[in-house]
Amino acid sequence: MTKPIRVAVTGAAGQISYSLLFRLAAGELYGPNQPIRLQLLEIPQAMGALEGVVMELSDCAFPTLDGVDIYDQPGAAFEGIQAAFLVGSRPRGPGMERSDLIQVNGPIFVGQGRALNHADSAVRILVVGNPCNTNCLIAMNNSDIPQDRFTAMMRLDQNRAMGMLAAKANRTAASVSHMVVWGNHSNNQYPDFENARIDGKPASEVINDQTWLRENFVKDIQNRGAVVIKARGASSAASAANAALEHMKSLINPTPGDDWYSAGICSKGEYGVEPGLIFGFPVRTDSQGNIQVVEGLPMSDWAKTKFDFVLDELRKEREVVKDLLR
Ligand code: NAX
Repeated sequence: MTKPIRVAVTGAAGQISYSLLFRLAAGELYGPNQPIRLQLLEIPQAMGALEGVVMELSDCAFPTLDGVDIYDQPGAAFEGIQAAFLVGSRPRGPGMERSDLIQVNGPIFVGQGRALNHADSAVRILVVGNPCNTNCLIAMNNSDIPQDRFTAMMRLDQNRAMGMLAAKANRTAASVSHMVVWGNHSNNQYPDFENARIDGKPASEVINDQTWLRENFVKDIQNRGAVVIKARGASSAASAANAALEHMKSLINPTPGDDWYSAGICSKGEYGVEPGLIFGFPVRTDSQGNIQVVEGLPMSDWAKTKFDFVLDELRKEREVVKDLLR
């Protein structure tokens, strides 16, 4: 019997987890021959709801699910894990500014960063809970785990951008590649159509409409989350869960061909981003599991202003949480 891989999910009674957990348990991350054990973390008030989710997981009789353990404290929840999905955080309440959200959620990631020291040495960490880049920065700075294991989710933005370019070009999303969303998972992110390709050709040749690309496309991707909330009456949970799963798969499997994926990772100074910031870059995973930024992508002067703007936003977010960074 293959030894189960331990996977932690925080915010396990929330909306995103309600989609993510069932896909993990069904074997979508490690395949149909690899059992997994889920280690789920919630706040004490949500443990009742979490027990209901655990019942449903049992009721699916997934052959790949070795078992489920639930916790209301982070330490034991992260014991021996090889993958961590840090989804849990407080949602933005009425009248809350982004900086208020950062201050409310920051301390959660101090504790979770420390608790991640209980993880397996091979662990890969994905922060989904918002503001995810800065929460990831906090967790990374409060942990002894190597910095390159900490990542923040830009994948939903990437997938949204691929879907929208495909629709405009009247193709399927599979024909869109080389999509990077630079910077922050915020409405100042820069979805880079200049380097994207459709059927291997530059996207801006296939969609020969600079006004649409620069104005409609960029703004629509930046605001997509709010538009989904307005239409659905609830946030984008299933597409976020899908993106989280794809992100983790990209971290543990070599990147095919010469493509790349978007992930918030710790800068080593690439593209002039100061070392230590968690910034959305074009990333590849090699056959040893090392992740590296794809360097040398060209950018127009127009694109550079978008890039600089979102970089500045992340610097300001870091300033807000500087007391939480050790
Ligand atoms: P929900 O409010 O449905 O679920 C969040 C869960 O986290 C709740 O059950 C809550 O009890 C739990 N929680 C709160 N504090 C916790 C803590 N200290 N430890 C463990 N659990 C804790 O939100 P949901 O729709 O699932 O979204 C979760 C997070 O993902 C939010 O912060 C949201 O903003 C963020 N998102 C990030 C995205 C991204 O692309 N990075 C996209 C989707 C989503 O907006």
